[in-house]
Amino acid sequence: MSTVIEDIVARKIFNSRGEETLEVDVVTTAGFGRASAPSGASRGKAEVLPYPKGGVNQAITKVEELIAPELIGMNAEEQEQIDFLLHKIDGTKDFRNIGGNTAYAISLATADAASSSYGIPLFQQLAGYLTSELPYPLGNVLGGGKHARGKTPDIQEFLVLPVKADSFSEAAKANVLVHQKVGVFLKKSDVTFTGGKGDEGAWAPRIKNEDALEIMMKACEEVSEETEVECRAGLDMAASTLWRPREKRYVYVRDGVKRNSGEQVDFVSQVIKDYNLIYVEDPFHEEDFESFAELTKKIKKCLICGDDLFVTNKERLTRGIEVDAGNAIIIKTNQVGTLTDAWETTKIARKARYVSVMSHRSGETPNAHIAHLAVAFHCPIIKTGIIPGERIAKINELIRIEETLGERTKMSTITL
Ligand code: 2PG
Ligand code: MG
Repeated sequence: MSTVIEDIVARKIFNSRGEETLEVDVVTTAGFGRASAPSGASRGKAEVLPYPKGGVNQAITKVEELIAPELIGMNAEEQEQIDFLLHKIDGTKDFRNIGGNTAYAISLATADAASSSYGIPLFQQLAGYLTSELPYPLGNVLGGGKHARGKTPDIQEFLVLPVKADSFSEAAKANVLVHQKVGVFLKKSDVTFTGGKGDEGAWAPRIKNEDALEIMMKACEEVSEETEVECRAGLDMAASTLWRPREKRYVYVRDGVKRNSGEQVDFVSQVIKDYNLIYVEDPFHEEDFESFAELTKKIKKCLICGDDLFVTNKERLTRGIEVDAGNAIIIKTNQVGTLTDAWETTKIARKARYVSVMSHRSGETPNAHIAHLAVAFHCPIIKTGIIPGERIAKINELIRIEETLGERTKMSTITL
């Protein structure tokens, strides 16, 4: 059998922030797979633990001593069995023994090896030949929060989302144009702006949240007029990083404002209306399912997305669905560990009509696997930044997938 696993090698490499991370190679009889783990700066409390005690070095030891001996001889395409075995070897709920990033790199590298063994793209290996829908790219244009330093905005990410485009390539081009335009506007409004960027390639200027929103809206409108692509603005507020539990307030340091939960609901609703936002991620802290539900009820035609709230976890998503908290979910596979875990959550989301957003992390490697996962998991949106290299790697891979699919390609529908 061409997909039998013959060898597994783990090594330490670096991510886009220069942090150490884990890379895994899986060798099969007829193929080879490789995957590396990303890492978050604004991590949700309910995410699995990325590494065992001892960090990446210890993760490598776990692969060599515990995981490889069990997996060698198995079939790389038996994804569910492999992922089940990873849980069994770990034996805890939060992957604290082997590390969620270890599980992620192994799970993905075996899938990659299976696709290479058959000589087919990863998305087809996971989802079959008939898969043909491409996601819209949600791109980070301007930001602050935990992804930048200095007097940048309190809000972590100001995003662009093309909602109507004939092709993925056109949508990706529109995002690049919005990013460029915003750069020009920022230079004009502040001659001292040096062009600094945050961890995900978004502009990191000294600017107030509302001024950033104005600039975003203007850039989206102009690009929509100049191209055939309709672009809208969105936010990732990463509000757990603004929330001070003792004060019970969201603290906006840059703007010098504090808001309690009710005021935060009003503020976010107003911002959505004033700037015609189509997407707001984590507008409330990670335990506030109630405010998510309140905003979702109040606002129509805007995606209210849970990242730290759901952490790609099916129990947390189910809890959210029960109270109608949000209508979209971020899918970051390493928040739960394995491909099977993330896929199960995505299926629950689809059934409940939540829009799934396949997502990068702020610390990335140039690996482009999430482009394939977005297509295989039928995610209508992929959140993966616009520039630089480790972000555009995913976009470029989707351009290649578009070419592979040829006339069969369809853009997804974003249901609001
Ligand atoms: C987020 C992500 C990615 P991090 O909050 O959505 O943009 O950030 O990887 O730091 O959690
Ligand atoms: Mg987020």
